[in-house]
Amino acid sequence: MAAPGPKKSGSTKDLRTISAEFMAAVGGPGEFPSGPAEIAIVGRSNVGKSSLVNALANRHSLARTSKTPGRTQAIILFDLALSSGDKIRLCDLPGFGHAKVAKTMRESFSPMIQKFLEESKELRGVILLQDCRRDVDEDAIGFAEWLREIGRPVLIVATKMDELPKTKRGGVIARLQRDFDLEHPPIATSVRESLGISELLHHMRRLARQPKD
Ligand SMILES: Nc1nc2c(ncn2[C@@H]2O[C@H](COP(=O)(O)OP(=O)(O)OP(=O)(O)O)[C@@H](O)[C@H]2O)c(=O)[nH]1
Ligand SMILES: [Mg+2]
Repeated sequence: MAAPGPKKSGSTKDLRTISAEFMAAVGGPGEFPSGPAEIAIVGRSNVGKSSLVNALANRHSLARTSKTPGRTQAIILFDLALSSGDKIRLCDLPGFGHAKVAKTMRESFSPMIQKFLEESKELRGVILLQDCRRDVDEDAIGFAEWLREIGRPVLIVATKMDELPKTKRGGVIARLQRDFDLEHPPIATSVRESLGISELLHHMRRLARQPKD
């Protein structure tokens, strides 16, 4: 009898990353090596993106070590293998919010990033990070709306939840849900408390399994 393969339907609680590999830093969709379904991750500088990438990858310093100086506009690709057997390519987009001239979040992205978000054939969704202690700005709301308009599912993820007392967390999540006009509450995460990581992986897996359009 063949040995049992990886479990195909792990519960939200159990889902984890069993291996993660830095694949490449690329300049645009044309340079992507072929690979599994893509999920992009994006957020303002200091929102906790690298920390969350590491938590999703189940590694201490994957995101930081692959930071390529001078390639700040690169898309960093990490291929994850989940305990469910699914494979997901996490596409770490350059942080936005640095460009002082950009009037909107979208304008602060290079044309290359816009092109990737609009045209990538393998992209199944975008994770947009929001620091739970900060007010949501119009740019973030506009960016999420634009993603929906171009047919990209968006997962809003609140970071650094451990910074809030437990009694305040529900209210903050409800506010973010209202601000982003979401059907479901955003995903509450903290790398310090390992909060929401499995839940986020579960949502990523769900999106990655969506058929290509
Ligand atoms: N309390 C708390 N701090 C966090 C959490 N995640 C990240 N941080 C802190 O937030 C700061 C920024 O974290 P990074 O993961 O480097 O954020 P980033 O968005 O990648 O930042 P840049 O790449 O520099 O734009 C660091 O001091 C982290 O320790 C969290 O879940 N809880
Ligand atoms: Mg970072």
